[in-house]
Amino acid sequence: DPLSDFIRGLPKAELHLHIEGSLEPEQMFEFARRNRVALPFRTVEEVRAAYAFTNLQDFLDIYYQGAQVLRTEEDFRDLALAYFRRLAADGGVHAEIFFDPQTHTDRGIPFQVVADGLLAGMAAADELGISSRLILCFLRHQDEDAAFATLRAAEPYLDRITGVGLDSSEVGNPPSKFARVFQAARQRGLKLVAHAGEEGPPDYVWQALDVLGVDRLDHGNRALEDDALARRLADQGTTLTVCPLSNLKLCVVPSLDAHPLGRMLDLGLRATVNADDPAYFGGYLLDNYVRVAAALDLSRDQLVRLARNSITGSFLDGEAQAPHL
Ligand code: ES4
Ligand code: ZN
Repeated sequence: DPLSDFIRGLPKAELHLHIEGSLEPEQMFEFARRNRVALPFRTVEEVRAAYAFTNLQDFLDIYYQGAQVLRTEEDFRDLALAYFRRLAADGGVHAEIFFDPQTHTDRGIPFQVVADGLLAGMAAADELGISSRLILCFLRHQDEDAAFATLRAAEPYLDRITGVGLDSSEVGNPPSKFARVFQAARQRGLKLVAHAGEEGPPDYVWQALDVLGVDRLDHGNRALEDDALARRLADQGTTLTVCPLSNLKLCVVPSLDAHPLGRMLDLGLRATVNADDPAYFGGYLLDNYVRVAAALDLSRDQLVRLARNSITGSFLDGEAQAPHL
């Protein structure tokens, strides 16, 4: 198909991808079997049938349950490598992947097992010509102390971790709750990102900018409800990591033709397209581009702009970006 061939041919970076959200049902069964973890499902079809969500929390409950099959360094390496192979097939050249250490350390999996496994997958991806970076996310439904403990656990790895992010249940857990831990992360030279404006109000996007001082904003959909906020994002050139199929599956938008991505581009916002949790939301990077492009009738120029935004919005330095621009 010409649209999908055109998009596949554009060098693209994925900037919003939870590696635990790339766990396919088949892989969930494989890891469950080899680790002797019991699952509440008997077949892949049963798992997929459970992926009918009406909001973010519905999804998170099942996503944290799925992550329980991940136990060994090899699991994390295999998970990451399967994702990078898929990215390469989609014409991806670079990925900045989120991981949720608290989901694992809370059930007794050491931070080092998770980090060493993911870093091994990233080293293997390098051999495929895919560059990557790691972003540690704090779970915002947990408290500030838990986030600080996670930053301390990460201390020996901070030379291999590019930044910190903020994910999980947004409403009721504003960015301001993590002001001090983000300040500490900044002092350690880390880049800062945060999920904001997915389900949460425009005020949470203001806080991500003014209280946390993020370098990039994850989602940002609801920023469009506030004209001054949209102007601020456009004026300061903040990159937004937008996730069309995620928004559809979590009922953030009623349909893809109602997705705000086209309006974001018209407003001069630096939007990018990303998969978020592809195994749960029904599509990897290329599917997200193709489906939203078809629904919004995006032009070739707009698609080129989205792909370029993903490279320029990445945390690669100028020299590493150049071959993709
Ligand atoms: C997430 Cl879509 C989304 N939103 C917030 N937190 C998350 N963790 C994994 N996927
Ligand atoms: Zn996300």
